Amino acid sequence: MVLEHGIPVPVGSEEDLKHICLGHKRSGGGEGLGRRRIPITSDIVSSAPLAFIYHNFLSKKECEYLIKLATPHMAKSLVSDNETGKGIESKARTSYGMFLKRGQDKVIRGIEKRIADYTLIPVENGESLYVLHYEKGQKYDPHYDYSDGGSTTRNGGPRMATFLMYLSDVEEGGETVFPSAKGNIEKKGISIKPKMGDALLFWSMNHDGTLDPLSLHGSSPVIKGDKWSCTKWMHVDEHKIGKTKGV
Ligand SMILES: O=C(O)CCC(=O)C(=O)O
Repeated sequence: MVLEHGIPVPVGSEEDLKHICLGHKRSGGGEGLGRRRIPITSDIVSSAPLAFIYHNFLSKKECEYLIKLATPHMAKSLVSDNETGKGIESKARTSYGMFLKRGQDKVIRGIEKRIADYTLIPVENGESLYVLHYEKGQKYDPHYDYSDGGSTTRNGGPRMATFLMYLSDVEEGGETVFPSAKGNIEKKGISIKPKMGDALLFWSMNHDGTLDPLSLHGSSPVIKGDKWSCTKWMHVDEHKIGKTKGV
C-alpha cells in the first residue's frame, strides 16, 4: 500500500489489497478509556469506494461514555440546505444527534488521536464528533458527505473521508448501506451491520483528488432496538472549530 494525499492507495490487484488489509493488527489499542483485551483488527469492505472496518476500535466503556455525554443534548439531526448551506430539517434524515467539541476532554482527545493514527489524517482536519441516535423507524437516506451546500466545504475544503463508529449493536435493521459500491464480490451495493466498538472508514475522494460518487451511503431504518453511532467527518485541509455553526 502506498500513500497519496494521505489516502491509502491499493497496489496491484484487489487480492493484494485484501492480503495487506485482512486481519491486519496494529498497536495503539492500549490507550484510552477501559481495558482493551481484544486487539484492533481491520478488514477491507469495499475497494470502490475505498472502505475499511476496524473491529474493536472503541472499548465498551468509551462507547458508553460518548452516549452518556451526548444524551442530555440530543436534538433533531439536520441536513445542509444546498443553496444556503444552513442546517434544515428533512424527511431524509430522521435521527437525533449532537456535536461533542473537538478536543473537549481527555477521552475525546484520545479517540481523535487514535482516528488520526489510523486514517493518517491530522486531528485538525476533523470536525467535532457527531453522536447519532436512531430509534425504531429512523434512518438517513443515501447521500454524499461532500455535497453539503458549501458551508463546511468553505472550512477546510471538501470532506474527503468519514470515520463512523458504532456505539451500540442493533437488534434488527440500522445497517450502513452503500447502494452503488462494488464491494468485494460482483454484487452491487454493500451493507454493514453495526457492532458496538467497530468503526467504518470510507473515502469520499479518489486518490487523484476527484470526488467519488460510489461513496453514496445512508443508514437503513432501525427495525428492532435502537442504534447509536458517532461520526468524524474529515476534510482535505484544516477545519477550524467554531467557524461553521455547530461543528
Ligand atoms: O449512521 C450511519 O450508519 C450513517 C451515518 C451517515 O451517513 C453520516 O454520518 O454521514
